[in-house]
Amino acid sequence: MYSCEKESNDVIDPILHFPTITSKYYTPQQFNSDTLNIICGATVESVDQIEKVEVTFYDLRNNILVVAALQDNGVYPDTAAGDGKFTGIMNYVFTCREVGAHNIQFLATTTSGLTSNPTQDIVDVIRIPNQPPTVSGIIITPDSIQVNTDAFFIFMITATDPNGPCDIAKVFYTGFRPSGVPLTSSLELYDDGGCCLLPPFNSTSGDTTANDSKFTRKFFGSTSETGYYRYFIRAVDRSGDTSNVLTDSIYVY
Ligand SMILES: [Ca+2]
Ligand SMILES: [Ca+2]
Repeated sequence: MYSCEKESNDVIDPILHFPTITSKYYTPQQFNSDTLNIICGATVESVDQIEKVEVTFYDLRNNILVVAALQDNGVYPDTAAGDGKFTGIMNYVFTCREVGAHNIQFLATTTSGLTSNPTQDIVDVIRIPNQPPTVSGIIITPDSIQVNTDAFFIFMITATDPNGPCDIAKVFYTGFRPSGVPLTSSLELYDDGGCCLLPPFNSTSGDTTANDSKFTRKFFGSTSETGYYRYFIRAVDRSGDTSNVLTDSIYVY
């Protein structure tokens, strides 16, 4: 005999129904434009009702630029309502085009709040034709310094790009010791207002104003050889094109 009133001591193990995106598409996958219009579609299988299907488009640092909702309502570009195929258009306009491979992610969410496995796909943003960046106004200090003496070294240059400031991927210096041996370090200059700690010194760039096209790198160090240290600063844009190269030197006595 057993009692109907007896309550189960078992821990209730809820059955979770996660939605699944069984197929998806997005087109086009490459843009040579500031304006993106991507038709996106996802086929979703789910036990529970689907609350939303979204496509998220990211910048190159994986910050969200735009989220587009896909619908299964039969309204263009969706072809049939209620067939589990969700469709929509993701629109985005760059104020300054970021050339590069951008992540795009599809995600389905049920009314229970459970989500599908996130996916990672790529939208390739290109620029053809591209114009190279230009550097001007190089400043490297000190002009001269005693050997093996600690001092602040400051590298500054103005870097611009006809395609906009966000097209500059990197500004950096290379150099040679007086003996002609290349410097092992090739440090980047930044236009970040000195916001952030940077490797390898865990100090800021020394830049005073962010986004004014003046790039700076300041650090504390010393030189170990006498003679002229020669430095070369250039910029590279997001399409990989290189600017003119400007040079300056520090005399070590
Ligand atoms: Ca450019
Ligand atoms: Ca600056």
